[in-house]
Formats: sequence, C-alpha cells, structure tokens
Amino acid sequence: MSTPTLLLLPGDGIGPEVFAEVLKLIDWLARHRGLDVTTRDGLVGGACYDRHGVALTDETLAEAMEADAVLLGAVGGPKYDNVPREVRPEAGLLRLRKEMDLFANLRPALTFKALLDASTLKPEVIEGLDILIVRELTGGVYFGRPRGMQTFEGEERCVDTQAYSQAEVERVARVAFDLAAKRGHKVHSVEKANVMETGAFWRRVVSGLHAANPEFSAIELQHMYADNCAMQLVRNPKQFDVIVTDNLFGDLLSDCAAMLTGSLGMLPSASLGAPDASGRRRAMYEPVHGSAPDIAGQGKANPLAMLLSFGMALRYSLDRGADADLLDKAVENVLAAGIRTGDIAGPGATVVSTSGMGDAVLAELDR
Ligand code: GGG
Repeated sequence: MSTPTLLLLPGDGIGPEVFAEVLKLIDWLARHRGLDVTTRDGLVGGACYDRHGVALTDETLAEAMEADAVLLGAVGGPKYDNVPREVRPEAGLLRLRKEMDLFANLRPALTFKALLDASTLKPEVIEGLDILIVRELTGGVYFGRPRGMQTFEGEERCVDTQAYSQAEVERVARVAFDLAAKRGHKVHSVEKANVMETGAFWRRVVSGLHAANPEFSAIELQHMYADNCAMQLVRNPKQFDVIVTDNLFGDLLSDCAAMLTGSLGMLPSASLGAPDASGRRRAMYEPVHGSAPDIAGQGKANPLAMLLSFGMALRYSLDRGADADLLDKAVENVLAAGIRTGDIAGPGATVVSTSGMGDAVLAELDR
C-alpha cells in the first residue's frame, strides 16, 4: 500500500493553534510508532480568502479529493462578517464537504470520568455517557435551492430551502444503523415530523429502511422530535446511543451534547463519504468547535477535540486503531492527572495553555 496522504488545513482563529498540537502528535507517532504519512499544506476559510479572494481554491479542492484524509482546524471570524456569502470562510468548508460528498458526519460525545465536574449536569446523569451523533452533512437547508433574496407579492423576502431525497436520507440512516449494530443497538432518528414536510418524509424513509432490512431488526429504532431531543439530552442523555438527524439539527444537537462532556473543546468529528469498490472513502476530520475568535492567539484553546479528531482519522482512514486507542488512553490519563485548559478547569486543576495540553498528551504517550 502506498504512503497515505494527509491534507492539512488549519484555517482561522484558534484553528492554527490547535493544529500545531496535532502536528506534534503526528511527528510523535512517526518517530515512536512508525506512522508513515505524506502531508500537504493548504489554505481554507478566511486564511484562503485573504490570499486568494475565495475561501477554497480549485487546486486545494483537487488535493482534498485525492488525499486519504483531510485534517481541518476551524474557519470563520468577525473580520469576514461583511464578505459576500459565496466567498465567506464557511463557504470553503461547505464546498469541501459537498464536493467530497462527505454525507455522514460522526460526532461522538463521551464523558471522561475526570471531567464529570466540568459539566453543568449532575455526575450521575452523565457518568459513562457515550453518544454518537450522525449528522447528515451534504444536504438539507445548508444546500437546498432556491436560496437567497426574492420578491414575493411585491415584498422582499429571504428564503432557505430544506430538501432531502430518499437516497440522501437512506444513506445516512444506513451509516447510523451499521454503527448502532456495533454499539448499543439503538437509533434515535430526529426531525420535526409534526411541522415539517421533510421531517415527515425523513421519518417515513428511516422507518422503511429499518423495516426492509432484516440485518437491522436487532436495532431498536425510536423517532423523536428535535425539540424533545434537545430537552432529553439535558434531562436524561444516557437514554441515547446513536442519534441520526439532518444537517441543521445535527449541528445544534451536537453543540448541546458537547456541553454534557464539559466543553465544545472536547468534541471531535469525522466526515465520511461512501466507500468505493476498493473500500477507500473520502474523509475529513475536524473538531466540532469553530474558530473561537474571542480567544484566538491567546494560547487558551483546548486542543483535545483536534487531537481526538486525528484519533478518528487513525481509526477510520489510516487503519491504525491501536494508535487511536493509545491516544484515547493518554487523553484520559492527562485529564485524570488534573491537567486542564481553562474551558474544562475545575477545582484543584492545573490549568495549562494549548501547547501545554498538547505537551502533556505527548508526555503521557512517552510514559
Ligand atoms: N471546525 C468546524 C468549524 O470550523 N466550524 C465552523 C462552521 O462554520 N461550521 C459550519 C457548520 O458546521 O454548520
């Protein structure tokens, strides 16, 4: 097998800061565990806009299509608030997701024992929590047409369109069922079937897929309205195993789930396409958090979501599950030792900077 290629896109705000820590990790794995990858650097988001006037160039997109995995930090920032939508930082990220056809966004939310005090919920409500949110990533209101300003009955109005085809819903639901089969055998399918046509359609398609496939019969399927799901995540999160939902609800609910774990800075993600005939699939790995301009450049960002995102790359794209296990354990031990960035600091914690946390993980790996 040829050496896998990683495309590195740090992006904006805290993106480059957390990225510096993942580069240290890649270097450590190369030196100590024989990780052999070819890396390429690229620009995305505001960093790309500043250089090229667009948030993603065709050349970088072509490299992403060819890469075995794309690693991305974060995009966006107030500097770009008045930039036209089609070249804003977020447009670069959305174009990558869409053109690479990364329809399944996996967002695991699990609690580390040492962080039970960092959540606003009671420890017994979140201890042992292990939820996987599967967010549909290339459809829905993020991409639906028509979109933008219109004149309607003589008045200006603005439109976004929520649209899903049967194939789009089925392929992401299939990913959720397949993952649930290897986990807790439970899928909550989340929409607003009571008020949205696409919600009722989503529910019908997911039910149909579940009923038509005997291999999913051992998986319990429950439908839930998105507003109830938000409430249940806070009230009794351990009832969930896999949650499958659309692009917008997935974005909202995963931020909500992040806070159960203590901080948005803890949540990694993997965005996956469909496997080709050889089993290879396009993939991008990024922390769930954004560019956090309020703390950018101050060494305050939590790099764990970025490191754990690379852990997902090790597992899903690089066939190095043992390295991912080592990383998970190192993170757990660092947190157990009371080493924290400010977002997860609790009583008695040793508060460290972004690079301090990265170094602590490497020191733990060295042990
Ligand atoms: N690392 C993720 C990131 O930078 N997110 C910023 C963002 O604009 N995301 C759009 C979305 O996922 O809804």
